[in-house]
Amino acid sequence: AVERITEGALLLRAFVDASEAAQLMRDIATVLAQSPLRHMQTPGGFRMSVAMSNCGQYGWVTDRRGYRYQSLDPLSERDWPPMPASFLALAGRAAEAAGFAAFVPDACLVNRYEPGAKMSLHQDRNEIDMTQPIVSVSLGLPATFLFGGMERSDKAQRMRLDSGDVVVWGGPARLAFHGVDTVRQAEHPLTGACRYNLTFRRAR
Ligand code: MD5
Ligand code: FE
Repeated sequence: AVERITEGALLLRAFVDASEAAQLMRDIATVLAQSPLRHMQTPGGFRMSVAMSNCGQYGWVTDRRGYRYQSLDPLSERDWPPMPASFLALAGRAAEAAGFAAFVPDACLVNRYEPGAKMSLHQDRNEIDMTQPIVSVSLGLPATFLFGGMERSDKAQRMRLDSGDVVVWGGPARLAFHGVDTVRQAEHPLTGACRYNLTFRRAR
């Protein structure tokens, strides 16, 4: 089923089936074996509760110097792992279903939320071409997604994202404020006690 969140944002419920999800988890493990999850620092000096890694040509990082994309993993000082074929195929298929032809992400951020982790309201604006969509894939524990408006002060809509749900953010929604409420303790057969989110972007 497809739900319209707002102009330019489509929620594809259960877009990923169990066998594809299992493949994604195996590929996440391969990525993380090379570039492990880590808790990055915000420019203000806080440790993010979400643990992150990346694959693809560019990775999103934050530290005391700011938010940015870079082609090297700062932990290994080597390239990020290549984007698995399963990731590229899913991102392209989801974008297509939302009306964005030929989406080829060059960056995939892997977010891991353990119970208690959250992501505060923010905008994604480190990418160069804002006409390119963002595809986000939820796996494992459910989360309450916070969708704000174009101003930080706009009241946020809350929506539940379950394992297998995919959201394609484009057009006017591309620069909306958004976040993830604190993930609650539970167990999921795919991931154990955590939520993974894959965020596919065109950085450059
Ligand atoms: C998550 N991650 O569930 C979300 C999924 C991030 C992040 O927000 O920056 O790592 S991406 C949700 C998103 C992307 C772009 C635009 C909008 C939402 N939006 O307009 O609401 O871990
Ligand atoms: Fe974001």
